[in-house]
Amino acid sequence: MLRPQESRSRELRSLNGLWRFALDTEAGDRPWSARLPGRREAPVPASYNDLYVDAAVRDHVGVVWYQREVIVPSSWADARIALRFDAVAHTARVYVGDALLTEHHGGYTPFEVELDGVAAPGDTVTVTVSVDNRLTYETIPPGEVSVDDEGRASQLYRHDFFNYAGLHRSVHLLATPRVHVRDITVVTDLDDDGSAVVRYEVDAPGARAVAVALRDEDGREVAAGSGAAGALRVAEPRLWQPGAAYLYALEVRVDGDGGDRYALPVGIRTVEVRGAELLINGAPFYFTGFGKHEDAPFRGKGHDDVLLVHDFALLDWIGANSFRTSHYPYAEEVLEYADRHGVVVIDETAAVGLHFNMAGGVHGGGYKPTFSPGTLNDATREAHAQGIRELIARDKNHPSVVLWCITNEPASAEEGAREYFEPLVELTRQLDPTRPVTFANQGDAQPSTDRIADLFDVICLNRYYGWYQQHGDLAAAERHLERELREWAERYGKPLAITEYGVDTVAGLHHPLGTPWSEEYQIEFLEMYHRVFDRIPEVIGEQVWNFADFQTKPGIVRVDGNKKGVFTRDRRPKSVARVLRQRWLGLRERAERS
Ligand code: BDP
Repeated sequence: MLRPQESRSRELRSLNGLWRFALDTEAGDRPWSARLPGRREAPVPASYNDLYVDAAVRDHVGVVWYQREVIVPSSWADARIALRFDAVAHTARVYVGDALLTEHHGGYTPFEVELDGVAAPGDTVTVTVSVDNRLTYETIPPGEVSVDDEGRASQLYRHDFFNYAGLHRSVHLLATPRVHVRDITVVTDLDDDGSAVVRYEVDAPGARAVAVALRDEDGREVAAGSGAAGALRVAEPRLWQPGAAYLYALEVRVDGDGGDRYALPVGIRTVEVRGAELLINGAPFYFTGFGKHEDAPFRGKGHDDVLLVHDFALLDWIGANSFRTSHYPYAEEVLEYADRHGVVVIDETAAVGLHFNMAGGVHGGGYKPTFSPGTLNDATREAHAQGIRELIARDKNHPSVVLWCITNEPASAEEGAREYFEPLVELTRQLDPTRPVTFANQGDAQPSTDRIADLFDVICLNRYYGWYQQHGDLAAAERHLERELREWAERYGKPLAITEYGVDTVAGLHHPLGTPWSEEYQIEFLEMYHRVFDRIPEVIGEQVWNFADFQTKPGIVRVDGNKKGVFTRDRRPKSVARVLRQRWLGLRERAERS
């Protein structure tokens, strides 16, 4: 699915800003048919939870309503006019006037709805959106809603981050020609003679003719072709490299109905797993960086360009070359920025919390089978499959994305795991045969008990020896970690990436003996992990949990959120940041020299 853009044939109007807002309990029947009651307004993009000083909003379970007027420009005659929502968490229903136009499930991927028949150029229409934050066994991520004797709903979910909700990303009104470029797929390859092939496919129903031109960053045409699919040869390509991005533009022109133009950024690069290595452009790549979150004070998960630019500045400062979009697809702005700045991305679906019995079920309730008709079942898997389809449809053309991560910490040692995941791995490979596939394994599933690791190309491991186990005893933790990593390496012979390792650390808390929660412990913990990684050749990367402190759900035992950040929630570095910086800048320098 293409990201909307302006071109000589396309127009775009932002619908960001303040919308009217009401909880379902306040909105009455058929809220779309009248002005929402009350005076509350909610900014878009943002989560609604932390805006007001009101626990009823913050902890609301169920539907809320957003509403505003939209003017359709009279100059848009004959165009195809649509509304585009970049992300609504988690289920959206969009009404224009009295008409329910669409429903979308999944809080982190975009959707469009055409306004044919409900709004014409020159009209002013009321757009009302219902936003449902409930997580069930039919949603990804999954959860359970229960209602108590007084009729109060409560939401259980098995991931620790707060279930923020709302219109989290931009909303646009857009116009394209009726015959337009609906989708483009680009795959790049390198030949032995040093030239590159850019294969493209354009989906433009009804087009009389399709022409493409590939331009370099100076706007010079380096290759051209015609037809809805083809291969362009670039004799002396500038490659997209980690840390040294280079982007061509594939300009697509279609004829018919006035014609349409779309320009897609293209990075020429290859990704491949060979033996226990992941190769980018044929060279082994070692990941340094973080698992992140889209999370900030007041905004919750609302996208914010200020935070985007600042976070990437911090990634660069600390010497990180990559991050994982834990635990859901991030805003498209983030991926485009990564493309332009040469940052490597492990792109993850929203399938988190698919483990009912972790650490004896601390995330909710006693023992329950994770995979069963009454828990995660065929309906869950279909929602998961749809999440994978929408992720790949959205992100397939980003050179920064080198690995699809289809789930975080599922119960991969439990009965039913293989039956649940095997079709999803197949689906991912079928949708994108060019990128390796992974999942982030949780420590309950060890090399000998995990039921799915062999299905994947890279084994990502989230490990907490020295925190959740051997708490405070780094010597014992070191032995456990090394023993386990060696076992994975021997048994599978695949690349191992450590996609989580970290400890809760209170910024400013110091202790001469480096006890847990102190800044000293965070340093000693990471240094220990790094010693182990450096001894095991199959380890192809380290991503610390987490980039920054983040907000967690009510009821979990955390002091004002998860404090495993290397930066605080307002992006101040803890002492460990300088330790990481020294290591990663050193690794970066070594990589540049080789
Ligand atoms: C892992 C999860 C991550 C948590 C982290 C933690 O993947 O989302 O935040 O542990 O407990 O289980 O800090």
